[in-house]
Amino acid sequence: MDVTPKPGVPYRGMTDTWLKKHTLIYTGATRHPFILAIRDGTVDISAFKRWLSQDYIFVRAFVPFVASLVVKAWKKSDDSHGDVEVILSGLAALNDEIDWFKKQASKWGVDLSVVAPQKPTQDYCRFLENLTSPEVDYTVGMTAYWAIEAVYQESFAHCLGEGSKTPPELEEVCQRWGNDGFGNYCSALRSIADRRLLKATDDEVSKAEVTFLRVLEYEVEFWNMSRGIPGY
Ligand code: HMH
Repeated sequence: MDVTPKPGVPYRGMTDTWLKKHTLIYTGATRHPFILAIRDGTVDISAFKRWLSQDYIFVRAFVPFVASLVVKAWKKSDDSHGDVEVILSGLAALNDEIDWFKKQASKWGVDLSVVAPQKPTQDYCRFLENLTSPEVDYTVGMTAYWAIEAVYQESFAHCLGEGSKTPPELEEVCQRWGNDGFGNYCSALRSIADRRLLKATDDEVSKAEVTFLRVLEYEVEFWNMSRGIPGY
């Protein structure tokens, strides 16, 4: 694909190119039937509880991954852009998020201490753990971080958008990721990824693209599991 900047045409970055190229799978992850069911008010409460308890496991595994990005950002001698602060604020938000999950679990009568990870959760957590390795390039890691957050932001924002019939008791959940502040945070992550991708080697760019696609696949599997597709 020709991504050579053209005079007069603003360069929107590699992530823009990928979102256009992989629209179908991106839409599959952000407009999944599980999300559409929340939005139209037909979501099965047992599916919602399954999502809640599995996502708690995911978020716990997300912490070391984000922490590894703090380390990688810090090691880059060119950190004049404040990447460390951006990522660190994400890590701080995860601290609140873990408390938030505990509160939600008690509200919904879910006992988090007995929840076992299902296969898609295990697979996704292992993927995160692999990305935590020092061998994985900062650019690739940041691409994954942006994609992971962006899927939740777009999905839950859709549940709050015009014409949505999201049940009032789920609004707070959708607000957690669907709010504009989180949207801005995702834009900040995206800018970091785009800035890095601009300077990356072809090999790093293709690794980052594959990682982006894998995130989308894991997200779809996670929604499938939450929805309770037979076999999970
Ligand atoms: C599965 N993807 C999954 N869980 C989350 N909490 C996020 C993304 C966003 O943090």
